[in-house]
Order: sequence, then structure tokens, then C-alpha cells
Amino acid sequence: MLHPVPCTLYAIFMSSIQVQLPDGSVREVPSGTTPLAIAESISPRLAQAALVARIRPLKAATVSATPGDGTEASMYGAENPHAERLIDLTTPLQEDVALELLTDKNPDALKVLRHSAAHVLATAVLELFPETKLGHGPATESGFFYDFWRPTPFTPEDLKLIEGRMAEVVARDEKFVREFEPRTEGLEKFRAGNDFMKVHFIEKFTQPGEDISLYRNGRFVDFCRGPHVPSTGRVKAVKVMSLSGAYWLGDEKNPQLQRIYGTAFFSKKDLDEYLEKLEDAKRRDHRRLGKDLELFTVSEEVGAGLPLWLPKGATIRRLLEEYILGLERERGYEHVYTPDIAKVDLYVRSGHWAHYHEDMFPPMELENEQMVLRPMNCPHHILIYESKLRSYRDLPVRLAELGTMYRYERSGALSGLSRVRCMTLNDAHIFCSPDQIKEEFSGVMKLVEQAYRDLGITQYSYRLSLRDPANKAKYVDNDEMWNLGERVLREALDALGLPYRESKGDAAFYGPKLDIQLADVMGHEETYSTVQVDFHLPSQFGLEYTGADGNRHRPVMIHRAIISTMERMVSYLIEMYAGAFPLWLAPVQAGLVPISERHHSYATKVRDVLQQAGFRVETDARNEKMNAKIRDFTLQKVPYVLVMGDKEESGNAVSVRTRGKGDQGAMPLEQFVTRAQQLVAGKSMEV
Ligand code: TSB
Ligand code: ZN
Repeated sequence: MLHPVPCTLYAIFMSSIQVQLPDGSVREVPSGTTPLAIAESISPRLAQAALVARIRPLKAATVSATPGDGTEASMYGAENPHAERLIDLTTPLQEDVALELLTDKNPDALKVLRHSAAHVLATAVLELFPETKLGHGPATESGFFYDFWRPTPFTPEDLKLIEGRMAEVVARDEKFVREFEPRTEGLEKFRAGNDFMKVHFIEKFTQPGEDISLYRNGRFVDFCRGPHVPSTGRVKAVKVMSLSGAYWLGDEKNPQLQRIYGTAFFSKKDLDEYLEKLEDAKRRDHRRLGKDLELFTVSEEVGAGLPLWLPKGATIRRLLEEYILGLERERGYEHVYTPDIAKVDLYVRSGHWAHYHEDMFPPMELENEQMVLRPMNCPHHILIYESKLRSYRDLPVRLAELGTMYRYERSGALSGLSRVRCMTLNDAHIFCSPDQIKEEFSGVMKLVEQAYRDLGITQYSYRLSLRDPANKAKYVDNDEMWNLGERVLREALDALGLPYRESKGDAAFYGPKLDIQLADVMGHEETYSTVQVDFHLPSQFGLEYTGADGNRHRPVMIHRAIISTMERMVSYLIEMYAGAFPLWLAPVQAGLVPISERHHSYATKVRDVLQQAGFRVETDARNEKMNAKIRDFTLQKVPYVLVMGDKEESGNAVSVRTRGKGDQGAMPLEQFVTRAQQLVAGKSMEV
């Protein structure tokens, strides 16, 4: 039997909308049809697999809006009905749209899944600890978190319980249902429950008179605008990761919240792979290895971001420095020394003061003069260029320095050696004529490739870093100059056929850069090498050279760093090698183990021979068992352990244990020296 259709519904039924699918086909469906219904009409398999939908209105102009993917940026704020956005599979479609059904193949769906996992976490916490008050719980880059307030801290056992309860919530397969409620009613309920954080969010992110958006699963209701996956059952591989403290609204005067971090994946396999990577990252973490291998330390008394290089770390750094200086000498760079400080006026002239001030240490007063620690080396090198008349025959002038500079990195951003406040850069400034830019650029890129090859760095990508034209404070305001710089860099990149991606807002204040990005085990990227084209500083300082025509011309500056700062590069190498440095860079290349007291004098002889041959060696002369000594050198990741007893002494030999490969048996000392020297000379990754 057919029910009479009420007239409003009738109107909806009457109107139809067009839904364009990714293959370009268009379906005409009644207005109000859900993405799920469309998925079902395509195939039951797709309806099963779909997690969330992306729509783009076909008629309205596309406006950019928050992504609606459950990350912090998209949690609240007004929904923009005209923008491309993610919606629940059950949201009725009301207008002509391009529709995409997202499954577990899509990274945006993963963010939505993680946001749903945050709701599962909150559900579990409230069931176990009903007195808890909820903050917010977005998806993050690697998972999700939820902030909670509760008088007692969660214990590790609590976290286990919570994880167990989350599994139950998932097993219950509760639907995520969106509900709307008048704002006043919503506020009243949350106020009655003393949910001070939810009240704050509602007041901040919604307007009086509006309906507020809620999501329900089972008995749990959260103020949230979604979207979510269809049900808790979709959150299949989820794990509680850690707990940390944070003040409500970041203010110390406010109650301290407990932030529970978790992560979720589409499958147990993905989760396991992630956890394995995380273990690997922990094992390689340069802060931990830096301590275990005695490479560097940070002292409270010196200050955060100001690492102290211990002898072994300093050895690695010195080897790197010598290596890069040698390469640069071969390629026509001239090395200079300049002071770490200068008058503030110098940076006023260069433009650092106007555009880079916030990243500088504050000035110090000295005999009525304002001095400042330099944040970059360029102005000093410019003054060296300026120190004599230059002709076109002198160009390019390539001034290089292991220049120490100081930057006020915010304390929250500091990390071991990779982000510090005092750093020494493998810096150079090339002063050349405009028609030399391409060749110089290509020379720099060759240097980068050579250095990466020698260091064994194979995974890197190119990023063309452009300014954000809207940000007048951060970048010199001169459109013509920026366009020229960008064009020159693109042409140079295209000439070399290098693939690159672009990034707006990452340029230097004076010009665009080509940055070379290296990623750590977890995929987190940082800039290492950089090549920057600069028309600004030469003009600020009125730099000149006499051309072949006898007239004065303005040189262009190329700022470049091949192996980044010593700090950042060493942090990377520690992690890439997991502390097991190749022979040429290892702070201790051979550990000497005399088997007993009576072999000490032979060990001393071997040490002298090796040191004479240029090796870095350490003798373990402790009154310990041979195996304990071998173990300690192995833990220190020393490439060779040379064991010496009666047999070795009488044969002028050493028993060689190789890192990774174990006991290689006895070998005449001379033969060992020759072999090791070859490996060092070839910068071999083998031992
Ligand atoms: C290349 N004036 C240019 C120079 O001539 C310059 O200073 N460029 S920079 O600002 O991009 O810095 C050069 C490199 O230093 C960066 O690419 C990065 O690898 C490294 N670096 C920057 N900040 C830090 C930091 N806080 N800790 C460690 N290394 C850093
Ligand atoms: Zn520079």
C-alpha cells in the first residue's frame, strides 16, 4: 500500500539533482538521495567499502574552506555549503554535485577514521571514568588525541583498560549518527553536566539562534561537525599510544588536562608496520644515540638548543668539515673567516631587521652601540665582496665559510641537534653576473650530488620554496624581483631536468630557494641543502662590478649550503647510519682488545702503528674479560675490534672482528692497515 506523500516531502521528491561520478558519468537522482544509496546503486561492494563522501557543488563557485577531515583545523567553524567538502555517507544530497566515495584507499578517509577513533576513545573513557570532562579530540598527522579533565591522573593500567574498552565499543559496531539541537538546549545540557570545555567550544564556534551539530554513537554524544565513518565497527586497528599533560587553552592558570594520544589504521597490518617504524625511529633517534655513543650533550646551565659536542661527536663534525672544505676548494671557493656578531645597523641595511627580526637574539648594548648575534652570514660576506673593486673578470666570486650563526628558535621547536639556536652552516655566497646564474646553479647541484653520494644519502626531494605574496612582513615587497628570481630558478631546474614540488611561504625573505628535503624514518621532512637566488641584498648594499663595457653592473647573489648546518647534518647521519658510521667517519675506527695483561705492550705497538697510519683507535686496557671488552666496543658500534693474544703477537697480526660480520680470523697487521686505508679512501659504506 502506498502512503499519501505529505506535500513538503512531495516537493523534495519532485525535484531531482545531478550527481557526477569520478568517471564523468552523471546520474539524475531525487534530491535528498544519500551518497550511501548511490554507492549501493553502483555496487554492494562499494557500499560496503565506502567510509565517507567528498562532494563538490557543480553550480556554486568553489570556495576554499576547512577540509572537513577531522583534523584540528576543521573541527569547528561554520560549514561552507558551497565548498568542496567531506560529508557522511548518510547526509542527503540537496544540489548538483560531483561525488566521490572514499574508501580505505584514500588518505583523507584515514583522517576521518582517526577522528572517529577519537570518539571511540572518548566513549571508552566516559564509560570507565564517568566523572571525566571532555576537551576536544581531532585527528593528527599520525593518529588522534583527545583532551580530558579529571582530578586524578590516568595510570598506565588505566590506559590498558581504556584500550580494552575501546575494543568493546568497536565490537558493538555503533552507528555514528548526526543530530542537530537548538544551541540553547545544547548549552544547557552541557552546562548541567559541568562540561566547561564543551560549553566553551559551543560558545566560541557557533552563533546564537543556530542549531548545533552533535554526533551520537550508542549513549555517547559529542559536539562535533564530523564527518564520521558509518560506525564504530570500522575502527578496526586502533591503539592507545601515550599520555601527556597540557593546560586548558594553553594557559598555566587553567586546569591541567590529560591528553591521550592514539593511532588508528585501516588494517592491523598497517598498524603493525607503523609500530615497527616507530620502534626503528626510537632505535635510531639521534638524541638517544647521541647520549649512548657520547656524541653530544645539552646542559641546562648553557641553555636549550645550545648543544655541547663531546670528543666523539666533535670528531665526526671535524671530519665532515674537512671533507666539505676540501670539496669546495676543488671547485673554486675561497674560504673566509668572519665574526659571529655585528652592529644592528648592518642587519637594518640588509633587511634582516625588518623581515627576520623575530628569529634573532635580542641586541646587546656595547659602548653605546647595539650589537647583535648574527642570524645569517650573508652581510659579512657582502662586506668582503665590497672590500675591493671587482671586475667582470673576477666573477664569479665564491666566498665560503663554516659560519656560526644564532637563531631564536622557539623552545617548543628545538630538537637535539636537528633544530638548535647556535649552528654552524656550510655556507657560501656566490657573486656572479646574471648570465652566470645557470652555470653556478648547476655547479652547486653537482656539489650537492657529490656530497650526498659520498655520505650515502639516497632519499631526497627538491622543493621550490616561494614567498607568500600576501605576507608583506615576512618578504621583501618587490614583485618584479620575486618574479625574476622565481623564473631564474625554474629555468635552472628545468635545464637540469630536476623534478620538484612547490611550497608557498617557505622562501627566504630576500628571494626564492631550491631546498633539498630529507625525511626521517617517520617521513618527517626537513630542509638540508639550499640554493637561493637573491637580487635584493646586492641592491641594498649597492654592490657593483665593472663590466666588459667599462660600465658598472650589479652582481646577483646565490646563497647556498651544501651539507646544511653541521648540527642538522650530523643529526641526520646519526639516524641514517643508526649510529654505525662508515669507516671514514667513525669517531673510533678500531677498538683494541689485549686478551690479558701481558699483551698490553703489543697492543701499544699496534696502536702506534695504526695511529701513524692515520687511524683513530681506542685500547681497552681494563682488567676485564675479553668478551666484555668486545661487547662494549660492539655496543659503541666501532667498525673493527682487534683482538690480540700470544698467537697474534708472535705473528705480528691482529684477530679482526668486523661490525656486523663478526669474527674474520687473524690477519697480518700490515694487511689490515692496507685494507682499512682503501676503505677510508673510497668512503666505503662497508667495513
Ligand atoms: C645558505 N643565508 C642563507 C645561506 O647563505 C641561509 O642562512 N639560509 S637558511 O636560512 O635557509 O639556512 C640554511 C640552512 O640551515 C637551512 O637550509 C637548514 O638546513 C639549516 N638550519 C636552519 N635553521 C636551523 C636550525 N635552527 N638548526 C639547525 N639547522 C638549521
Ligand atoms: Zn646567505
